[in-house]
Order: sequence, then C-alpha cells, then structure tokens
Amino acid sequence: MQIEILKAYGFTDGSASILEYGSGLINHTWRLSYKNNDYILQRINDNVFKEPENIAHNIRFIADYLKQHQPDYLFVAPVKTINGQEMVYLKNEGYFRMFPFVKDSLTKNVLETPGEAFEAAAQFGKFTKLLDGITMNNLKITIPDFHNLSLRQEQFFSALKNGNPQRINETKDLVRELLNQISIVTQFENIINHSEFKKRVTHHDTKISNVLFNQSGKGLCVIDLDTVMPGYFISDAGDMMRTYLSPVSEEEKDFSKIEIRDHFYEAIVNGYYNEMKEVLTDTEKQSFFYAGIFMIYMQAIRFLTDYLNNDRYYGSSYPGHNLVRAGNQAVLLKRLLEKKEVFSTLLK
Ligand code: GN1
Ligand code: MG
Repeated sequence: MQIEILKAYGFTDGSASILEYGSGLINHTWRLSYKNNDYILQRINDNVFKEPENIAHNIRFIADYLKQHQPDYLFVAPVKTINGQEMVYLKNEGYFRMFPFVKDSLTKNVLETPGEAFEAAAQFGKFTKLLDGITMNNLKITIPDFHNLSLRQEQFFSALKNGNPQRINETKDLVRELLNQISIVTQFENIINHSEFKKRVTHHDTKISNVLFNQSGKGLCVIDLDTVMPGYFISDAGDMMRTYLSPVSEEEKDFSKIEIRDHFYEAIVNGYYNEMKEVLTDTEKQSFFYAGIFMIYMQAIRFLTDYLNNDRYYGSSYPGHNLVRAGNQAVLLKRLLEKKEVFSTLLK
C-alpha cells in the first residue's frame, strides 16, 4: 500500500495494518486498521468512473440532505483527509477514498434466508424513499447511460459486428436466444417515455454485500454509493431479483443449479413495498416483475458483449469466463420468465 495514502489521512506512525477485502469486479477494496479503529479503503476504477469527483459530489450532497431531513439515518460518509478532502489522488495509481468501518456491523456475501432478502429490500427501498424530496438535477451522473438498456443493446450489436470473429462464431446459439428477447428492450423504451415512471435516487447495485446488517440480522443501511444517481426503481428491484432469487450466483457453471425461489421473490416485494408502497405510482408497480427481467437480460448481454470484446471490461479469470456468466444469466432469465403467472398474484 502506498505510504502517501496513509500520510494523507494522518496515519503516520507505521502501525496501520491492511488486508484485501470484498469481491467487487470494478473497484479494489481493503480493510485497514489504525489505532483501534477500522476503515474501508477503496481505489476507484477511473476507467469506469471517469469523473470520480462526481461520486464525491453526490455522496456529499446526500449526506448533507440526510443530516438535515433524516438525522436518524445511519449514513456512512467518507473520512476526510487531514486537508479536508474526500479523496486522495495519486499519480499513476488513481483515486482512493476511505470510510469508517461501522462498529458491530457485518456484510453478507451470500444470501441465505428470505428474512435477509426482506431486510435488504427494505433498506434499498428506504434509501430511495428518504431521498424522495431531492431535486434530481442536484445529483451528477457517475456513469452515463449505466442502465440504459437501449444503449447496452447497441453495444451488443456493435460487438456482434466488430468483436472477436472466433467468439462471435462460437456463441451463435446464445446470441440468437438473446436476440429473441428484443421485446424486453421495447418495454424499457415504453417505460422511459411514460410520465408516471419517475426518475428516483436509485442505488443501481443492490447486491446483498451492499447492505450493512447488525449482529441480530437487522438491516442498518446501504453502502457502496458510487452508482447512486437518478434512475428508475426497476434497476434496484431488478438487481435484487437477479442476485437474490437463485441459490447460485452469476459465477455458477452448472446451470442446472439455477432456480427461482418463490419465498425470496415474496420477501423482495414485501421488503421493498414496506418502504416504497406509498411512493411508487401504480404504473411503476405494474412493472415490478419486469424489473427482474430487465436487469437479468441487461446483465446477460453485458457479459456476452464483453466476451465478444475480449473481456476488456469485466476481465476474466479463466478462458470463457464471461461466456459462462452470460449463459448463466440467460438461464436465470428463462427461469424467471416461467414464473410470470405465479408471481403476478403477488403484485399488489
Ligand atoms: C459490477 O463491481 P461490482 O461487482 O460491484 C458492475 C455491475 C454488475 C456487476 C456484475 C460499475 O459491479 O453493474 O451488475 O459487476 N458495476 C459496474 O457482477 O459496471
Ligand atoms: Mg458496486
């Protein structure tokens, strides 16, 4: 670890200890201890987040808003450097920032019970609800078009034209299967043109490891706010479905293990509605099931696009890694589509 970073925070007596932490694909995370205090240190991937200052702006704005309007909410704000900065920039290394490690809190990498899904969904719903009064223009866009499915579709088409020819050839069946689902993109376009579909403060990365729990399993707050920006609720509800419904993750190679657990779906609906029922419009509520379809389809084409582009975005730890991930998400999509009728009775 660069000594300059420790210095910037005034951790200068040589006693700081640091360990690799977390499993995100984009940023790099460490856990740091210094004089009986624990911290989370992260390097922001500035290939993905081209203007890290926008992240700092949003977090600062939200922190101030919550302090004023929702003082009881536990908001994990960045630790400032001794010069009062929220980030440290090191030449050739990029941007770093640090958060306090909330005492007695824990994160989960694997979701085991519907109760955990309920807590997490309630926390993501609460976050959007508490920020319902913010004027959207006050927030910056940290990744332009991040969940713009039309653009993701275009990027997919362009990879099919200009990507690795051998890989294009090898993936024909999966490509065809995904292209058959083009109506998912049309539905997205209808949604964004509908006036009852609101831009809201959305987290955009609602996996279980982005929720802090207390020791007795109650949700405390959400973390990892880099992709917090104006968006649609389908991003958050949908990514919960994408990552909570199946007992196995996007990394699973044995696709026969991919299934949809009804009780987890119910828990997501109930947890999210617990906070958002009065906030969402009827039109939005009618798209609750679609949220999962939208996010899973988008992730399938993002992984496949990256495979066709030689893994330049997500990287790859074994040959065919992004193809496995894409195939996995395509199966998950199929399994969820089979549940449409059953789940429609749960949508209130
Ligand atoms: C990336 O870095 P991580 O794991 O939090 C990606 C998400 C994907 C996810 C798939 C900025 O998130 O959109 O859903 O991988 N984040 C970005 O694992 O691209
Ligand atoms: Mg993330």
